Amino acid sequence: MDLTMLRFACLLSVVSRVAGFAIPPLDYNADPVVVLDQLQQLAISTLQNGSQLLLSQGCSFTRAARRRDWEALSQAERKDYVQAVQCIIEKKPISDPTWASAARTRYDDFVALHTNVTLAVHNTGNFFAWHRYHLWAYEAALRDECGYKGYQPYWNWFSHRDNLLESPLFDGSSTSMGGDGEFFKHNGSLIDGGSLWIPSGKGGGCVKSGPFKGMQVHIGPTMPDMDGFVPVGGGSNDYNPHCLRRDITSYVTKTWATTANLLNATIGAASATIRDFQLEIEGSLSPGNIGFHLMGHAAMAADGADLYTSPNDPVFYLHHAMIDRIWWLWQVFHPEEARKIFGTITMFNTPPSRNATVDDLLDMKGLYPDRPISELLGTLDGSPLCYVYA
Ligand SMILES: *[C@@H]1O[C@H](CO)[C@@H](O)[C@H](O)[C@H]1NC(C)=O
Ligand SMILES: *[C@@H]1O[C@H](CO)[C@@H](O)[C@H](O)[C@H]1NC(C)=O
Ligand SMILES: *[C@@H]1O[C@H](CO)[C@@H](O)[C@H](O)[C@H]1NC(C)=O
Ligand SMILES: *[C@@H]1O[C@H](CO)[C@@H](O)[C@H](O)[C@H]1NC(C)=O
Ligand SMILES: *[C@@H]1O[C@H](CO)[C@@H](O)[C@H](O)[C@H]1NC(C)=O
Ligand SMILES: [Cu+2]
Repeated sequence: MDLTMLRFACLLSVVSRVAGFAIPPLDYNADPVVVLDQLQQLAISTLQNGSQLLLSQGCSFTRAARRRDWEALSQAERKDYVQAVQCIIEKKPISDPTWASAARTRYDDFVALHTNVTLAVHNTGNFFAWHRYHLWAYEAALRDECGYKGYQPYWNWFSHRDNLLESPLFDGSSTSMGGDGEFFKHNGSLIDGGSLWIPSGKGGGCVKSGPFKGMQVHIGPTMPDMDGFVPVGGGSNDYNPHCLRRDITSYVTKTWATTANLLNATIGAASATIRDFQLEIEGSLSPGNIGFHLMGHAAMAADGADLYTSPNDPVFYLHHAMIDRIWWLWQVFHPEEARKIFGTITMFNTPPSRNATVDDLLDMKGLYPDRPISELLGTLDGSPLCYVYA
């Protein structure tokens, strides 16, 4: 048995032992923040119990990096993260202008990369893996190029879901990721391919407070869904300098960041297979649930909700860290499914295409090595990944 098989056999036995008694009762009325903590503890305990066998290419549960909740960081740690993001915004791009002509900063490289491959990495078999790699590369850039000593924090959508502007993430203080946009009169956003209308928040204009106040972005919008936010003409990578815009919309988290949706996706009816889990997160399994992926984007609105250029908003990375965390939790609880993928190689299988395979390469446009999906499936595999969520 090779090491990978051994590790999975081990996780499998731990989880099935767990399944009998340790999975928290499906209390759909409990506070989602509490339920998420229970799921987190269960995942950590599961990994710890198997940890003697979890040494892979220099990585083990004990050695792994800990990605933490923004709210759990100290004020100093939050400032360190903000400074690293500001540093990468100051640096020159290294992307090839043939596909990233609008990139003006090192930060833009990651926007342009996402923009270029958008139609191949959403509602496709590589959705989770590609975004995990993109996020990991961004975290590495903050650390290696900007001296950041911490790890990528995440946005816990369940906390302050009734009023996001009160959360340490969006409160507009010097230790936040910036506040709301200036008031901009508009009629909400048409999300989910234009099929669903959501009401406006109180912003919609340029970010008006905190570290990213007045931040300039250079690409997009390409496919904005906020009323009055006009797409740049021509190609998705046209140079279009504008201020970063937001309309923090708690309506979205109030409606969909629920205990029912959390339990359903991680251990409930929508979690049984990679197919069900992925459709639930990307929003097409349970009728009426837009899925956590679209939810986080729609809660930022404006730049952060653009299918192509959403990485313009630095909160994109905290949102995708939370998506990655939910996938990680699900992987720990479903070891038999953890290394499977679901979907084809074209968005919504349009035009029709073959199923993706774990040997397919993740396209990083030469900025990073193109790695097979299989190398991004285990956060404790050691090459390249070695992290857990805390
Ligand atoms: C981990 O092991 C401890 C001690 O044997 C046990 O109490 C706990 O239930 C186990 N947790 C899981 C998730 O298996
Ligand atoms: C992505 O980049 C390639 C060149 O590497 C270019 O041919 C293609 O048009 C770009 N696609 C988009 C959507 O920008
Ligand atoms: C806002 O947009 C929605 C969806 O297009 C529409 O149904 C509604 O009438 C609009 N409201 C106003 C005040 O224009
Ligand atoms: C859970 O997911 C299943 C499968 O999509 C769906 O039928 C059900 O309505 C969901 N339950 C809740 C409580 O959201
Ligand atoms: C593609 O995947 C789907 C679902 O995972 C499966 O039902 C189908 O048979 C696969 N198609 C091929 C050609 O393997
Ligand atoms: Cu994306």
